[in-house]
Amino acid sequence: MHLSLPGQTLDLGTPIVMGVLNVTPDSFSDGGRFVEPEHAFAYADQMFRHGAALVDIGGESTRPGASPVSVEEELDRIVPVVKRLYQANRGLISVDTSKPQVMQAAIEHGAHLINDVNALQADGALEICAASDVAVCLMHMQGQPRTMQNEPHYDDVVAEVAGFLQQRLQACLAAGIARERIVVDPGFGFGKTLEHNLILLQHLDQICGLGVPVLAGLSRKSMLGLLLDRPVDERLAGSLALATLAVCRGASIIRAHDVAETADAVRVAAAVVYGL
Ligand code: 7PJ
Repeated sequence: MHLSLPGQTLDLGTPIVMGVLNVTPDSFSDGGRFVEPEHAFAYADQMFRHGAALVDIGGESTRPGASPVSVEEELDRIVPVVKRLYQANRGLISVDTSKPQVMQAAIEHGAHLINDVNALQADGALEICAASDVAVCLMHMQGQPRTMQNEPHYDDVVAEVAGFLQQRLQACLAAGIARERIVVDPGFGFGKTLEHNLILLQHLDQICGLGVPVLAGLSRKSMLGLLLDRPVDERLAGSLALATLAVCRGASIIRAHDVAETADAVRVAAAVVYGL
């Protein structure tokens, strides 16, 4: 499997790691650490050296209960970091945003992938991505971040998530985004109970059946808090177990905070699944 990005093709024959870079003052696991662009850059650079193929820059916290930020605020947080990373050319740049104006700015400043937890449903988002050659990640979410964990409900979580992703995939194709540019993601923890998350991971092969690369974001998530009764900074071992299982079930991109450790786990799991 391959992913087409501006100026290059990314080989996903073995899975890769996407490192998380939160440039928010309130992110649940590392809020406030990387608001300063030079700090953010240094951290991103370290993630590339530790084995990340992509760094995902987020300027709006999507943790349950987080409050929204303005377009201006999000641009102020993200653009300096994208510019700096593009200049340095150390690795691929992903921008985690749902706002069309932020997508536009990210694309102009050299982003390779737009990672949208809202699956490009905002007015204008599809058109902006279609007019460029960035890759896109379409994620499933039930509800909105502020309230999504209140009472998530599904009759058949795998069928509903797969159906939604299939429909967004079709919308992208219809808008002129080539299949080779599209990644899908079941959205672990986004309007899902622990049981929903476990069922989705058990049946991740059905999401892979959509025929495009699958991204899995499980790192440090609250499902680990519930399973292990551990705070967010004590979930590394659990995160590695989930990353390993996601690779076993066919995920191509593993989104993670602890890049060095996750890169090792992914390489070991991939050797078993895909051979040397
Ligand atoms: C995800 C994400 C995820 C994708 C976040 C966190 C919350 N983007 N952005 N998939 N999670 N595509 O890092 O725990 O799972 S923010």
